[in-house]
Amino acid sequence: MHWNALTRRFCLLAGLVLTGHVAMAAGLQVQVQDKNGKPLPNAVVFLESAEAKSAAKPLKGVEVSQAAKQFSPAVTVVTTGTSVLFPNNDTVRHHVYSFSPAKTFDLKLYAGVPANPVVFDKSGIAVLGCNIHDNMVAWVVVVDTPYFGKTDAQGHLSLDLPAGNYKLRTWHASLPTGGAAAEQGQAVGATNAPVVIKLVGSNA
Ligand SMILES: [Cu+2]
Repeated sequence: MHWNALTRRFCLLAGLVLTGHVAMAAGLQVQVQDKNGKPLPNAVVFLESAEAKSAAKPLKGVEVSQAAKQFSPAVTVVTTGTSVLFPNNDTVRHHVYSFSPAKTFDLKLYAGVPANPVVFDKSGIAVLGCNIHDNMVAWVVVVDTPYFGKTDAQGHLSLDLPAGNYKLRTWHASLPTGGAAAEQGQAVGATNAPVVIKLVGSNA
C-alpha cells in the first residue's frame, strides 16, 4: 500500500478517546503515532455518525482466547451487541473478569470453552483480567459503528466506508484512561501520552 503525504493532522488531547471531525470519502488511511512520532500498533480507530450507528450490527464468531497465560488478541474491537467467547486453550485454568462500567462480568475458574459467551451490550472499553494471573490483561473496545479497525505494527490502518461526515475517534492502551488496568496495579504505558493521528490518504 502506498502512503501519501499527510493531508490533515488532528489535534490531540489526552483522554479515553481522541476525537476529530472529518468529512470523509470512500477510503481512509491513517497512521497513529505517539507524541514522539513512534508508530502505535494496536490503536483502535473508529468513525461515528448517526448513519454509522444505524448500520452497525453485532459481529459473529468473535473469540478472545487464552494461551501461554496471555489473552489473544490483546485488543479486540466489536460492535455493540456482539457475543464474545473466551476459550481457554491453556492447561491451567483461568478466571476471566471485567469490572469496567462498559461490561462487568466474571467467568469463574474454568478450563476449555465456557458454555456461554459474554454479550457486550454497551459501547465503551472493557478491561479484562484474570483473577489467578495478575499479568494477564486484554481490552474489548465496543463501538457503535461498523467502521473501525486496529493499527498494524507500523501504526497504519486502512478503512473503507461510505462518504459522509464522521467523528473520528481513537483509543490506545497507553492513554491514561485506556490503561485503566493501571487500577489493577499493571503499568500499561506512560501516562500523559498523547497520540498523533495522521490522515495519510483518502480516496474520492
Ligand atoms: Cu489466568
